[in-house]
Amino acid sequence: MMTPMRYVVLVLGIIISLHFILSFSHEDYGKATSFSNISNQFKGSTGRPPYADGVPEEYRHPADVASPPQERKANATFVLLARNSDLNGMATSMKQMEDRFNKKFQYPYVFLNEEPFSDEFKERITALTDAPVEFGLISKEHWYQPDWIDEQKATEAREQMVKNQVIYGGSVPYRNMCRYYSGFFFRHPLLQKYKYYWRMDPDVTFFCDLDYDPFLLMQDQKKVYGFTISLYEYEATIPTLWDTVKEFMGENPDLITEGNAMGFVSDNSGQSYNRCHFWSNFEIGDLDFWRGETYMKFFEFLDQKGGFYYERWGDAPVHSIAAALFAKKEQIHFFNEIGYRHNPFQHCPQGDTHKQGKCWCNPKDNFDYEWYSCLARYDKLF
Ligand SMILES: Nc1nc2c(ncn2[C@@H]2O[C@H](COP(=O)(O)OP(=O)(O)OP(=O)(O)O)[C@@H](O)[C@H]2O)c(=O)[nH]1
Ligand SMILES: [Mg+2]
Repeated sequence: MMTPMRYVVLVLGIIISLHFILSFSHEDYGKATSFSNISNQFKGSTGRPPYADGVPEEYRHPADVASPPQERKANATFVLLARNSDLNGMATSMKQMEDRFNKKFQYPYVFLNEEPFSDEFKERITALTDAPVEFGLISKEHWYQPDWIDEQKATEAREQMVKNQVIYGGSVPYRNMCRYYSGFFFRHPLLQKYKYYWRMDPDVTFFCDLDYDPFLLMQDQKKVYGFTISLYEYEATIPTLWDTVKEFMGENPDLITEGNAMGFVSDNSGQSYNRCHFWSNFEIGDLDFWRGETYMKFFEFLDQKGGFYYERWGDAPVHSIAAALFAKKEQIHFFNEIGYRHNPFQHCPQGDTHKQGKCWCNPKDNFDYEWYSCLARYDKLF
């Protein structure tokens, strides 16, 4: 007969042995029960951002051609907003996209403009790819400054910004562009059939071969927004933006997603904006996220305040704040493998990632953890 005390010791002994056997034989079990992890779970974090483990092998197509022609494709397109005068810069960006990625993956392109594209523009652009290319006209209602904007107030604001040397501070077309990318591009008829998009600006550089399909990664992992560079916004362009966001949050607390990325945009749980934003000249995103009821309501709310014209609200802070509030933090993705430059900053992959992509950027020229970058804040979310 065993005494009750002996039972307890025996059972405890079995539990402890099992724990050690499992810790050594099952990595995940070990990770899940380590002390640092248990304490992290209390903070709601794992200590590792999702990109840290790299791209799963099954996504990669190392051969020159996605052979056999890519079995699986996402419903996705490139989006390029451009003037006819942007032709050379767009050709530069697009040729690199073709060489580094798209000649293998064959995603279509949609070019948008508030004026008709010239024949020269269309000919030179379509000559660069075998993939379908469409050219769309933007409706006047979606592009130009609305009638209800007080033009005198807007003019005064622009003049003041010119005096203060705010970049593009005096430009109305630039404001139209920011407002269009904030609230309208995803409603263009040519984009209705697509779910994912990749935005490209003129004169950008892609440094690395991309042997996997970022759209499929977005789709499979239910991501809504992807970036490569993040940084601080100029305060002078958004003096009242955060107050407006706070007003919206106050009126719509139910629209703020649990497990969001508020920590990326605010250091004090939303009291003030730290000015961090994802640099929107590169975006891989889910069009349905913008088209959804929540974002539409948010955009309308911002738009009726007039800040796109009375100030110079950028689509980058608007998209970033929305992604941070309305998506789960895991749904925002850092595309670490995509070496990218839009003057004057670049993301150059480091170490094995640099090698894997055969990147040609200088790894020492990398914005990731420079003082003006916000990537550390993104990392800290996890
Ligand atoms: N159709 C059209 N496209 C525009 C207009 N202004 C800007 N764009 C496009 O909108 C995108 C962003 O404009 P950019 O001039 O690159 O703005 P930015 O990246 O903030 O500034 P840069 O540092 O000069 O590149 C680019 O794709 C431009 O081609 C415009 O008035 N009409
Ligand atoms: Mg640009």
